[in-house]
Amino acid sequence: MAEPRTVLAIDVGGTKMLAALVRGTEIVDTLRMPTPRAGDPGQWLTALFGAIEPWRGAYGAVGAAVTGIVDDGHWSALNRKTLDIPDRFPLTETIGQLAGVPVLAANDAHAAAWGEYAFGAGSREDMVFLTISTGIGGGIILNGRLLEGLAGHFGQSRSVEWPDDVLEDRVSGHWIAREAAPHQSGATARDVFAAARNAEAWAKRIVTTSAERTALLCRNIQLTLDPKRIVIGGSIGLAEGYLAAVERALEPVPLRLRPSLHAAALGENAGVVGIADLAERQQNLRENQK
Ligand code: BMX
Repeated sequence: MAEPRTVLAIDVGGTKMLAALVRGTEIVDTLRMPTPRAGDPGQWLTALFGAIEPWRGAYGAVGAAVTGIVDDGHWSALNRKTLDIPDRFPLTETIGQLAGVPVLAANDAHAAAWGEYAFGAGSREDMVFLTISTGIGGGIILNGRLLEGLAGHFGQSRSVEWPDDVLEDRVSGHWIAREAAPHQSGATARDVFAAARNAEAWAKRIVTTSAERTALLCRNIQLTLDPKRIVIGGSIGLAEGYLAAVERALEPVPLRLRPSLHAAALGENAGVVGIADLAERQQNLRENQK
């Protein structure tokens, strides 16, 4: 079998950007920076490529996993509170100009779902991946195929209870920080988890409420797709105590209906590992067609 090529994988989330040089599943080098809140995506990507300039020449393809929807190489937000991306930003074209090699782009949670399916907690079984992070993203893999387009965007689902909000605005990192404001000014989601570990009642209540809503989402996913596993990742999903709180909320559910939950095994690297593999596969396909 041919040696895997080195792929530059980038993961642009609502809070941080991660760049990695990936060979197969091996992460050779990484660089992390906060996702800027000012400027436009062209400026964010230029800043990222400036920081990884020393890697130039070390990679033969780029995989870009981004928060938001990628449609025909164009990038748009579904929820501008997660990241304010202008409509149909030319993502693959911009990265192609910065990198000078072929580019594949996909939604961040779709890429992470593929990473976990192929190399992590998915064990190559039918699975749903959920990232509970700045927003809530997801990916669905059935019969070895990653569903594309809007599939898995569970954070955008709505309920009659909050007709003006999407689910992620009542569960994810943004919501947790907003709920904490009256109790601890300027608290981040990370501070809320620290306070919950210190047995602060207000913080425990926020974490439990978020976990209960995630548990309800998992129940509904189970009844819709009946996956073998639901793999949970993201900075909130993997925060200490969160998955256990989701499991506790599922205890009353009859066993036959209860989802099988697993922590993402690749942690914050799921997106870069997944998109690197997808980019590598696409390059191999192109070369075989020549
Ligand atoms: C939002 C949406 C999804 C994304 C998810 C997790 C935007 C900008 N993003 O639901 O596409 O997968 O957040 O993103 O509309 P993260 O930034 O929290 O990792």
